[in-house]
Amino acid sequence: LGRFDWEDPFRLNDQLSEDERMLRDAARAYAQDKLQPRVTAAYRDESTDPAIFREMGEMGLLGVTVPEEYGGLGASYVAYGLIAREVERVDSGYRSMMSVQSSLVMYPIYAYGTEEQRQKYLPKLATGEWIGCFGLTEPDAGSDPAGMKTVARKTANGYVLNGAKMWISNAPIADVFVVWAKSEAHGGKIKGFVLDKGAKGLSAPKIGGKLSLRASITGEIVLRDVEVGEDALLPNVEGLKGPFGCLNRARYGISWGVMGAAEACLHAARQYGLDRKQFGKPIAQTQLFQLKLANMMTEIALGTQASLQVGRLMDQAQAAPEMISLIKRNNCGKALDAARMARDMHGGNGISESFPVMRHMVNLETVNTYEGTHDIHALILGRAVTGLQAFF
Ligand code: TGC
Ligand code: FAD
Repeated sequence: LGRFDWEDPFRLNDQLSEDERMLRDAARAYAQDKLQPRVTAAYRDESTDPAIFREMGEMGLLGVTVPEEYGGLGASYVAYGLIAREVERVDSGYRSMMSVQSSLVMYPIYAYGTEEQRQKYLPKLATGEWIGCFGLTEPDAGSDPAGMKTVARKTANGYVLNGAKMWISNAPIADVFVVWAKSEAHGGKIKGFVLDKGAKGLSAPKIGGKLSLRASITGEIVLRDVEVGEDALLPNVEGLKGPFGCLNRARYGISWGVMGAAEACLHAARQYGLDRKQFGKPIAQTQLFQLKLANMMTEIALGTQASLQVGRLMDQAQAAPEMISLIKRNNCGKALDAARMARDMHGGNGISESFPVMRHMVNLETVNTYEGTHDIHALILGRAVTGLQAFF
């Protein structure tokens, strides 16, 4: 008979390669040693330390799937997922910073950019010297990005961009802006543009007062007659499949990341239940408490196993977007349930910043919403099951 380990019920560890384990362990060491000690204050003060990008860059955690010649590690999508899990074990905001840089900025420049664009941007994004952001969502176009109003008009030497993006991670501290706009010169089709900080007419004010994801800065992108050269255009993709190609990767990473947050909640609730006594015994010795721990452990075991399978398929270029919708949606929902449960299991202490559970819970509300809401992914899956689209 095999042994059972509540921290790794299906022996995920044994299913990884030596390289994947090494990268995971390095990410865990960095996250626990360098991120964990600063997260409580960062969250309380709603402050994002840009030095974190350089630290992550030094650790090789930015653009891990990008080839080495451009500063990446050329590692697998499974390795990328494992890193996301370790970073989000500390805070969803830190994972957000990393995944935007990797999947939403480096990936499109690598996949859709020219050789010049790759050479100019990727090495500096990989070291964290430059910070990137990804502008798709607009004030009036969130779940339905096809309704975007941002436009690019052709000029003699390039384009003029006008519009506004909303809820953009990293924007106020970004050096590089990947922005999606309807291009008149391409029949109104959506095209990607890479803009540099400091361009005339480009600003990125911070969105304050966030009650979630407070360690990760979020802003708008305002484009007022921003003139760019032809070299700002990402030439090799057109239409919504451009941004969605990036989102596939980021959503996949999120499916792993949220499992890290859920694990942090499980570990905290278990320890709290062993330490805390009521009615003359540890609360972990009550049936209701154990039921909650069993449910959390079960969902984490199933969720990580599913992400591993989709990651293996991504590494073989065999993953379908619907698979990614399934794990993004389910893992976010289950992680949110686990965090709410763990918050409850901490009693009054559960609302204190001295314990991580409420911070994870509130963060996961954002993660459940961004990169396609829980319900939008249900509709993507419903369309796959029925062949009927129910968006409009
Ligand atoms: P639809 O007709 O389904 O598709 C239009 C075109 O796009 C292609 N496509 C995909 N391609 C690759 N991967 C995917 N996952 C794709 N999904 C669609 C599709 O093949 C088609 O191509 P073509 O060549 O035939 O034109 O489009 P629709 O307008 O009906 O889409 C509806 C819906 C709901 C599926 C979609 O709009 C959606 O997913 N909405 C959610 C929006 C979203 O996820 N926004 C995320 C913003 S970025 C963000 O949140 C970053 S947070 C980062 C952080 O801090 O971590
Ligand atoms: P809406 O689309 O208005 O949705 C509101 C509600 O209506 C939701 O419950 C939704 O599920 C539901 N709904 C919508 N359409 C339907 C339908 N057809 N049927 C049934 N229900 C429907 N975006 C970026 O581009 N880049 C970023 O870096 C980025 N970072 C973010 C960081 C944070 C902290 C947050 C909160 C958001 C971020 N986003 C980013 C935006 C995010 O992707 C959007 O908020 C998300 O896609 C939802 O869009 P919305 O907010 O406009 O909500």
